[in-house]
Amino acid sequence: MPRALITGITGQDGSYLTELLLEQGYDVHGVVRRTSSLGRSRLDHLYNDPAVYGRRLFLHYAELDDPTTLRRVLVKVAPDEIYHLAGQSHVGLSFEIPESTCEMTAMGTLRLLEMIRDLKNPVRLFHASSSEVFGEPSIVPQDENTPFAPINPYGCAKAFASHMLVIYRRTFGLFACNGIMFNHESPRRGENFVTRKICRAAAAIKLGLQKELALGDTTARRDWGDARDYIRGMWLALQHAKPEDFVFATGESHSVQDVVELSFQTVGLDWRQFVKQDQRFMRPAEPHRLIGNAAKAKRLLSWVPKTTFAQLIAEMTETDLELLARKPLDG
Ligand code: F7E
Repeated sequence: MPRALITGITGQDGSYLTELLLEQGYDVHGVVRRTSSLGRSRLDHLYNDPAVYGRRLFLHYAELDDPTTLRRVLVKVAPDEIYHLAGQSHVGLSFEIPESTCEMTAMGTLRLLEMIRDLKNPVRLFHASSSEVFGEPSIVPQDENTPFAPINPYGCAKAFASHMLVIYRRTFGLFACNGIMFNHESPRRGENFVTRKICRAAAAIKLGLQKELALGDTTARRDWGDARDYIRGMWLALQHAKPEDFVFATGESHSVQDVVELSFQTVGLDWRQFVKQDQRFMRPAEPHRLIGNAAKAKRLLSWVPKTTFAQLIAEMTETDLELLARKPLDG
């Protein structure tokens, strides 16, 4: 049985990746922070399944900023593959908490690389990097050769971590890959990311649970894909013969306004009556022209994103309608 270790297992990507790896026959070990809320988490269905939890899925407490704890888990689990997904992932918030963002995302990754360097058994590492490393790119669309030009603390921390990984790959021969992940969403997306915030609000307004939706810059554009497609890419990157970096993206750009229109259309409401602009959600700097070119992943990994943007937003809105209709108070 191959063994995988996932940092950030309780997040959107971690939970889908756990399902995929269990399906592929792996034993899955997850690193959770003491502060991670396991109740009602995205892993609940697996955690509460006695055939899975404690048999093929195991959770371990450790902190990225406490190397002793992480090293202990690494030695105990002796994984074949590590998927490093943990970190402070909210770009807007990274302007408010830049030091802890860098501590977790940049230094946390460096610490992990140092530990892997010392391991006796060879291990394969996937690092979830981000399109935010491109910030204000000189080339559109961006691929693996596009220079990094981050414009926020989060992007800068990811750029540091990604470069450091390449240095460790070259210098110490680690099997380590950066997946440069463009935005990827799903019904499990955190509620403070814009797609989920909008889909959930459209559903809540439809059900009479919310009156309006306050947003920042609705002209902002992103290359949005389906998280379930992207975690398949993570796994494929580690099955490839050589450790390489890959861009995962759809190659299509849409605006926040497009998300608003599609989700309100899904619930049959006119967005104009409910959507307001609110300075609180504007960011000090917005990246420009972030569109990915995933030709390398397509060529070498046969990776193809399957879900369209319109399907994704409709699915997210419909799922929130069902969730809120069932559990309006704590959904
Ligand atoms: O913002 C604009 C906001 O927070 C998207 C993370 O997974 O993808 C994600 O980062 C856009 C931005 O995602 C609101 O200004 C307008 O232009 O959903 P988001 P993000 O910042 O692109 C990258 C690839 C990552 O790696 C990150 O970890 O939407 N926007 N109004 C808003 N955004 C939010 N959150 N809330 C608003 O009210």
